[in-house]
Amino acid sequence: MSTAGNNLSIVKGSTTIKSKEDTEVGIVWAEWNEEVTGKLRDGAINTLLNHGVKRENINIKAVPGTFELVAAAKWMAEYSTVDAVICIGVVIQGDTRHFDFICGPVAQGLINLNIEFEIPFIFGVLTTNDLQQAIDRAGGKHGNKGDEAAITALKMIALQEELLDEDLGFDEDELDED
Ligand code: RBF
Repeated sequence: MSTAGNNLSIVKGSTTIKSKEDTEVGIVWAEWNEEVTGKLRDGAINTLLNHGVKRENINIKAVPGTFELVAAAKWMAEYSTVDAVICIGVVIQGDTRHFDFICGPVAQGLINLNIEFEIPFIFGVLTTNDLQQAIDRAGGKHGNKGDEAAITALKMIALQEELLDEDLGFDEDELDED
């Protein structure tokens, strides 16, 4: 979770983010806590647009809750041509144990997708103690995690393209010989 002095909307590290003209990005967002997730979603969309992604190349789909993000992200990767999938949700620590049941498994589910597919899946899920902390990170005093998720998606797409362009000439047959 971000702390004071760590604004989620400020790009960290290398600030030059190159996105190709035809970059396609998927956004799956959870409608649970929509007053917050809607702001995360819009932050992600605006950040992508500000970095040159065309509106028609942003595929946005809603799911009921954070739990459903993994399945929707997987389907988007399988059935469309997106270069990355941004997954947006908010899970608030409450009186039930739902927080424990959702956060870790969804993070693990997205890690599994990152391993299974050749595109990045971005964890744009706020996990907070209360609603105010979520509001503060959805366009409030700590910035917008949707912005951060969009920047992360573009950086990962650029990294993958860079590595592919370098074409290190890795030959799997050589490994077999050892
Ligand atoms: N979904 C969220 O995205 N964030 C939540 O904080 C959240 N809390 C939930 C609490 C309870 C008690 C239940 C039953 C569901 C909650 N969900 C939440 C919805 C969940 O992600 C999923 O959509 C439903 O459990 C249906 O699979």
